[in-house]
Amino acid sequence: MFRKVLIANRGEIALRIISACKELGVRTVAVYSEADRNSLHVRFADEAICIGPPRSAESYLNVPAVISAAEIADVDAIHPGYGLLSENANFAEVCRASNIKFIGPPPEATRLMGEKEKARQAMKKAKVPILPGSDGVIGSEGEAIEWARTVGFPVILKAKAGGGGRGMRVVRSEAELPNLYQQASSEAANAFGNGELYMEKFIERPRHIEFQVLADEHGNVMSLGERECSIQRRHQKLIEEAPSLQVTPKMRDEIGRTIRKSLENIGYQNAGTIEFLMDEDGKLYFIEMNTRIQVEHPVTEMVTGIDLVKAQLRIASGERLSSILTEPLTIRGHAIECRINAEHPEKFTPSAGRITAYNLPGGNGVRVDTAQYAEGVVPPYYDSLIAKLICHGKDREEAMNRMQRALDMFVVQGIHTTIPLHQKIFADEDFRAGKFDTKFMEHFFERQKQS
Ligand code: MV4
Repeated sequence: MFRKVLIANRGEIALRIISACKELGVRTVAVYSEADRNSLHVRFADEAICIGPPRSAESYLNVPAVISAAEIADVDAIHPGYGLLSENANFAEVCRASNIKFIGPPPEATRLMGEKEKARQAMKKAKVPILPGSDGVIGSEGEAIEWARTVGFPVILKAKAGGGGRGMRVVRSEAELPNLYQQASSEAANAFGNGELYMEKFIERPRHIEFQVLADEHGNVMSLGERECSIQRRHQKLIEEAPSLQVTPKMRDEIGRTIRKSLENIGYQNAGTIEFLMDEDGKLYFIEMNTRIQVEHPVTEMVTGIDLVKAQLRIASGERLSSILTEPLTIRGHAIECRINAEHPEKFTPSAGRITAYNLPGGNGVRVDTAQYAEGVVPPYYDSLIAKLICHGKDREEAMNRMQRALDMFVVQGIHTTIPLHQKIFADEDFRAGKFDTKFMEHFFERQKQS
């Protein structure tokens, strides 16, 4: 195991990683921006180094500053958390060149999965189901029309370098294709510096279901089951749960087996998430892979009993999956996570400022991952996530009831949060019945306006 690890992140995930290191007897080094001087990740790490001004580009995303801190503190490894530098293959390469272990997949795997169309073809080769679409990127408008005729309308144009919904256009007829092709391409060029597009059959009302995987550095891969993440707004997830009501044990086994083979072929290492869309017939199709630990990893931890961040550290220090996962995988009960953001609940605008009162719920089956505290300040420079409230129960009903009482006991004063929104969602009949897809929040807000 490592002697000392630098955590190249902030907020709740930095604390989550510090916790895992402490449990493994690993020393920790925090890095922080001038805006995060009084943060808990600074307080609970063994050492802390200021790496620059508040803006992320000048601190948490500043590769020379992070690497310098790692060298000064003499760490063996860096954990990037999620966001920030976590899916930056160049950063992983700089770590490698500096003899510092990057706790994550090799840069080659990150690069492959970052090129969405290459990832799609790699999965297709390994017999993971993908949607009908173009073979590779589309060379021209004319080629786009040819593919659309083959696939059949509606289709969706997506950016090869994309993610997060940017550079995407739904095309419903041949007449509107040229315009939408140009729009998607220039949006992608602006956002990602690459305007190349590919095409897929468009699913009108998909569910978003993702599979958690762990892979060691000896060629072994394991699937840890799925998470249901359809409750989102503007590509920001609000609620995640495990397992999915829509996934049968047979589907879980089949998908698990194929993604395991495909990741073994690719030479994937460490934690990762494979995203699928589920169509109206309950069929799953690969869309993309995230090569990092994700925000919603706790729901998988709660139902499997596996500490995913400790597993990441043990894998990166060379341990085999067989020594980390010593018992056969079982899915126990049901877990749900609510993302608590510092936002106005209806307008979804950031709500930075000082927290004047903070009471965390607890008790049976309740977990809160947060780096906030009473009198703490939410700076305006970063992601607005301030806490994750995770409830586990023997079944979905118990987990939901537990969530409702925990939301009632979660007090945040001084700033606005998404707690009132979650209280309304957990009172919604359709949500409680598991009747939802990725369009749920749009319809939910429409219903709220009417009543
Ligand atoms: C799709 C789709 C429908 N059909 N692809 C949005 C973000 C990007 N990661 C993939 N996205 C979608 N891809 C096909 N072929 C609908 C979406 C989509 C979506 C996906 C997951 C969760 C929320 C979403 C919200 C809107 C659109």
